[in-house]
Amino acid sequence: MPIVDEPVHPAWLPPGAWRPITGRRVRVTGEGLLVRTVLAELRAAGATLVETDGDVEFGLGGDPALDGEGFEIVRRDGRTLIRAAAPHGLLHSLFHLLREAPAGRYRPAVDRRMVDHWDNVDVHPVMGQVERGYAGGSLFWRAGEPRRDLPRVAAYARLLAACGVNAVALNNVNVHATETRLLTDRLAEVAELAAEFRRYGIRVHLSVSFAAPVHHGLPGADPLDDRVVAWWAEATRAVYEMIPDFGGYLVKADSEGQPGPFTYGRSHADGANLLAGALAPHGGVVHWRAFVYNHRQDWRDRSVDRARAAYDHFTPLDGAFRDNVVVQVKHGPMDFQAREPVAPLIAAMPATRLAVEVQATQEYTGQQRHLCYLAPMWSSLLRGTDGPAIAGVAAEMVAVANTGDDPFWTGHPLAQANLYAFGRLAWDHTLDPVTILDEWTGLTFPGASPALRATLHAVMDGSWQTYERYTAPLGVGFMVRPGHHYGPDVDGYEYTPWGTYHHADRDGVGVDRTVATGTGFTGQYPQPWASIYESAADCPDELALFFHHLPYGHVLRDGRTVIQHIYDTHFAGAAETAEMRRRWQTISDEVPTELFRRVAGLLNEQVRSAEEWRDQINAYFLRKSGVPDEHGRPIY
Ligand code: BDP
Repeated sequence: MPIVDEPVHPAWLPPGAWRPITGRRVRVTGEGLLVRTVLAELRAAGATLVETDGDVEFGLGGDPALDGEGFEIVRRDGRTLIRAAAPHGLLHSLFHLLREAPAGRYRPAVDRRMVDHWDNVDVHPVMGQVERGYAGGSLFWRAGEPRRDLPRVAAYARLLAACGVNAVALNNVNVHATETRLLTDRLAEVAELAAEFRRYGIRVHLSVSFAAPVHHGLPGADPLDDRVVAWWAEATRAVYEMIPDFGGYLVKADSEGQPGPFTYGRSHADGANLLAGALAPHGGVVHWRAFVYNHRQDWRDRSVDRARAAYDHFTPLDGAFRDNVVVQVKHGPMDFQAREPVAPLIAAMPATRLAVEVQATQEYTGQQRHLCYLAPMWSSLLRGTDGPAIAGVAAEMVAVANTGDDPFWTGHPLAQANLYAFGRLAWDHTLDPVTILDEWTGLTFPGASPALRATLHAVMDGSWQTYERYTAPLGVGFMVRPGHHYGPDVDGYEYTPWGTYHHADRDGVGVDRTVATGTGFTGQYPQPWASIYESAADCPDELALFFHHLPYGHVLRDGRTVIQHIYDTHFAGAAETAEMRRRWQTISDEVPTELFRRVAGLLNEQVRSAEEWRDQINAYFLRKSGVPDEHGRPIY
């Protein structure tokens, strides 16, 4: 099997990355599909496969406590011995070995680490082939037809497996008419993709429409109607007949126009349990998204708060879901902004299996034109730096995919690091983002020089905070151009029904979400966070305007006023992008030319866009507030 018969530019694991294996005597025991995958990888990496006394030995028979995916690495007398309890563990151990993982026991922090594609089968008139996709077209479909580029799908499955991902949802959560047929007469397309992913231990899931029975001739989709129950049971039986290891369904219901149980006066638990009932006999799960809110709200009514919605809808249902329902919650209460507090729902569903969803596709973080390494954000959410920790509460982790048929996989070549970091953090929540970047660098640019490593750290480690500095200030969010969400438009969503406001006036800015005088959202948090967020004096600066409407002269915890903080961060953020661009120019000899050029071009755009953000935000707030910059810098 060709390993890197790449129609594409290097992602992690080009041939040079196999140095720890190449030329070594390796013995593998065990059988089955995944063991065959391990053998094929080893052969292609230039290992010498032996029957006895390998320098490296992979085998089953490890401690059952390692579960399905764990493994143990023992180093003894110059040899490396790997034991797993199941073949999936052997596959993961192989990739850990390439990272030169030290001896020890390894087990993933959560059982399911999933990537959700928002790929459409047809080209959607507004959203295109991939909704919020910034890496070309879909790897799976083009203009209504299956692409059948199976070697590319296999290479993709391998990339995902190599960072620890073990589940993939193939199609968009917004399910249009054609996509409902993936579940029925177009199931063979799904089975074909599933066969490629299976070789790398990845199970395939499908987004389904709650109204699927209606698309297929039933008069309604009421979850308590026996005909609907029977329809789902039969459709699901047929899926498993063709794809025995099918993962399950992903559902966006009663959200942004998608159909759901509310139409029939039923709850989200009724809806999720219907599908869970159909999947249970086959061992499948339903991921039911908690992204439910009113996108037709009255912007004049300040008591309505979109941030409250998921908690208000779902906490009354805690304990009402079947065992094979996973409630999938976005990491923040709004919508994947560069800075949000953790969603309070995550800390409020003790009797429900939760998956936490992050957005690797950079819809609100620069759309893969801007360099924005997201691992520091995800790591701080997992650890609970500024709110309740996700680690230990989430049973599963999900990322919205940032990949497509772009030759670099991710549009911005360095955005590959986000996908890699997602997989690694989902596997081990305690990993440090700087260490993850080192791993990724070593695997992607084998033999990377100290200068290249230093430059990648210089341009990437702080890039999320740089992005935050030049975009919407102090956690207030949005301020993006409506529709496509790229570039600044301070009031773009201010007078719309979407619920994404900043409430700036001549005196101040921010959303009062306190219990005392605002929407009461802070009351959804457990202590001490409810009190910390409620108090303007205690609230972390970076969330100040998310929780409070503050006068421009309000002094933040860092000693600066709100208005001066806005000016300072916007000048600093834009200047940092220029420095990133300068640093990148210093390593032109260290990376492949095409990759160098692609990144250089994108950095030009990032500098331009950051200056545009800086100027629009600063000018807007100067005009609103009338307060000049204390350093007298030019504001237009
Ligand atoms: C929003 C996107 C929209 C998605 C939605 C979702 O703008 O395209 O459909 O999230 O997560 O951020 O369902």
